[in-house]
Amino acid sequence: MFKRPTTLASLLFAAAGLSFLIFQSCRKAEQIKEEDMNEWYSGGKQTVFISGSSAFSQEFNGLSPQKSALHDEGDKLFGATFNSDPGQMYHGLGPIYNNVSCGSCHVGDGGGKAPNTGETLSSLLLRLSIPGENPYGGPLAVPMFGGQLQPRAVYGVSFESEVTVSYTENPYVFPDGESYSLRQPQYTITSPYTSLPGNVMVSPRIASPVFGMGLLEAIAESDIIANADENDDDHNGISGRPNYVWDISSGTYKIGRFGWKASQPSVIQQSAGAFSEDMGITNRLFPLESSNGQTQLTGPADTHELADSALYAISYYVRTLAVPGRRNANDPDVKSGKRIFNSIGCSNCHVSMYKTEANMLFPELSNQTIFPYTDLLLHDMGAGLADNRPDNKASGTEWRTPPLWGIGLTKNVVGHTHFLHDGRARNFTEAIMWHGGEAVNVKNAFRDLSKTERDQLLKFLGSL
Ligand code: HEC
Ligand code: HEC
Ligand SMILES: [Ca+2]
Ligand SMILES: [Ca+2]
Ligand SMILES: [Ca+2]
Repeated sequence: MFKRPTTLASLLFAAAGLSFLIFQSCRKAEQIKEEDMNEWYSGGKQTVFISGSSAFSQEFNGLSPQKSALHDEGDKLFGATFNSDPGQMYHGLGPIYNNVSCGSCHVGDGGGKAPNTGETLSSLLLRLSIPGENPYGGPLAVPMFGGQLQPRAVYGVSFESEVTVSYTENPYVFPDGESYSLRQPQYTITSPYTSLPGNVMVSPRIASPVFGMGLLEAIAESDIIANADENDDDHNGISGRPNYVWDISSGTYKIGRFGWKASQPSVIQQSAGAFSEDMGITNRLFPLESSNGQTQLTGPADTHELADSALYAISYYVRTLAVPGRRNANDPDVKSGKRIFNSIGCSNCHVSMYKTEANMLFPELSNQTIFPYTDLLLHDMGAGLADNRPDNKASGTEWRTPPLWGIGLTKNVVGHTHFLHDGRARNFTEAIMWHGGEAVNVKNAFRDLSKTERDQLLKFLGSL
C-alpha cells in the first residue's frame, strides 16, 4: 500500500546484508554457513529488510516497470473504497457486505483485529453453513443467508443481522508461577432480517496477512503432500493432511492453501471470493450476488461488476507482496529459541523451509528458498479452538497451520498482536497455550519449559 523508491529499497537490502556481515565480523566466533545466511531471507530473493508499519506492503524486488505498474494498479484497487453508485469508478458494493475495501480488513496488508466486547465486527467475519455439502464438496449454504453473514448493507436495504461478541477469561499459571489468561469468545447473532435455521453452523474468521502469498502458491503440491501423515504412521501424534477444494478456473480439485481452513486453492480465487462475499462485488469467478435469492437483491442482477483486468491486477498485487526479512536471527537467545522450537516439535507443523517450483512464466517466484513456517496442512487443534463447522475436507476441529514469517512485525504494522483464527490470542504465549488436539504434547512441552527457555522461544518468534 506504500510505495518506496526502488533505490531506497536496494539500499536497505544491501544495508541489511552489510550489517549482517559487520555483525559477524565483530563476533567472529562462528563461521557463517550457507543455510544460516539464507535464513535471514524469509522470502528468498523476494525479501525486504523493512520493519516499520509498511513492512508487509513492499513489492517484489526487481519487478520490470510494466510488472511494477500492474502491482501498483492492484495496490490502488486493494486500498480503494468501493461504492454502490454505478457511476463511480470503484462500484458494485453490496447490496449486503462486510466491509468497503480489502485494505479496511487487511490494514497495512496485515491481519485483522478481534472486536472488543460490544464492538461491531470490522475485520472479523462469520462463515455460515448447515449440515451437508454442496455439489463440489464445500459447505452447504444457509437458506436466505448464504455462506457468510453480512452485517452491513447499502442504504435502504436490510443487513442480514447484527453480531455481538463477548469474552470469558480463563486464568492459568505456568508451573514456575507466571500467569496468563485465555479468553474464550462467544458470538451472538441478533436481529436477523429473517429467521435463521436452528441447525446453522458458524465459523468466525479474522483477516490474515496477505504478503508472501505468491510464494506460498509456488510451493509444489508434492512438497505439501510430502509432509502429510494422515494416519500418523510415524506415531508422533501429528497427522496433517491437505484440504482439497474445487478450483473454479480449471474445473478440478486442488490442494487448498489459503484461508484459516485452507479452503481456497489460489490467490485469484481467494481474492474473487473476497470481492463477492466480503464486499458484494460480482466477478468472473463468482458471477452471482452474495444476496442472490434473498430479499436484499432488488435491482437487476449484474453478473460482472468487477472487470477481469481488475481481478487480475489485485491478485497480481497480492502475489507480488514481498516478505519481511529476519531482524536478529543471530542473537544467542533467538538461536536458543529456534533450537527449542525444533526440539519440542513446533516445527512438525510450522515447517520452516521450502524451495518453490521452477516457473518460467513467473521467474520472480521461481526456485526461491523460502522460510514460511507452515506445512499448509490441516490439523486437529482440539475442542478449545474448534468451530465445529466442516469446510471442504477440513473437519470442525481442523485448522490450517498459519505461516509464521513476519509474525514478529505484527505490532509494528497493525498496532496489536491478535492471533489465531478469530484473534482471541493477545500475544504469542496465549496463541501457543490455546494449541490442543494434535499439538497438545508440544503445547505441554512449552508449558513445562523454564521461564528463560519460554522467553527464548518467544524471542525467536519475534525475530521471524
Ligand atoms: C471483511 C473483511 C475482509 C475483507 C473486506 C477482505 N478480506 Fe481477505 N481475508 C479476510 C478473512 C476473514 C480471511 C480469512 C478467510 C478464511 O479463513 O476463509 C481473509 C483471507 C485473505 C487471504 C488469504 C490469506 C492466507 O493466509 O491464506 C487473501 C489473499 C485475502 N484475504 C485477500 C483479500 C483481498 C484481495 C480482498 C479485497 C478484494 C480482501 N481480502 C478483502 C477478511 C477480509
Ligand atoms: C499440530 C500442528 C501444530 C503444532 C505442533 C504447533 N502449531 Fe502453532 N498453529 C497450528 C495451527 C493449526 C494454528 C492455527 C490455529 C487457529 O487459528 O485456531 C497455529 C497457530 C499458531 C500461532 C498463531 C499464528 C497466527 O497467525 O495467528 C503461533 C504463534 C503458533 N502457532 C506458534 C506455535 C509454536 C511456538 C509451537 C510450538 C510450541 C506451535 N505453534 C506448535 C499448528 C501447530
Ligand atoms: Ca454488487
Ligand atoms: Ca450472506
Ligand atoms: Ca505423524
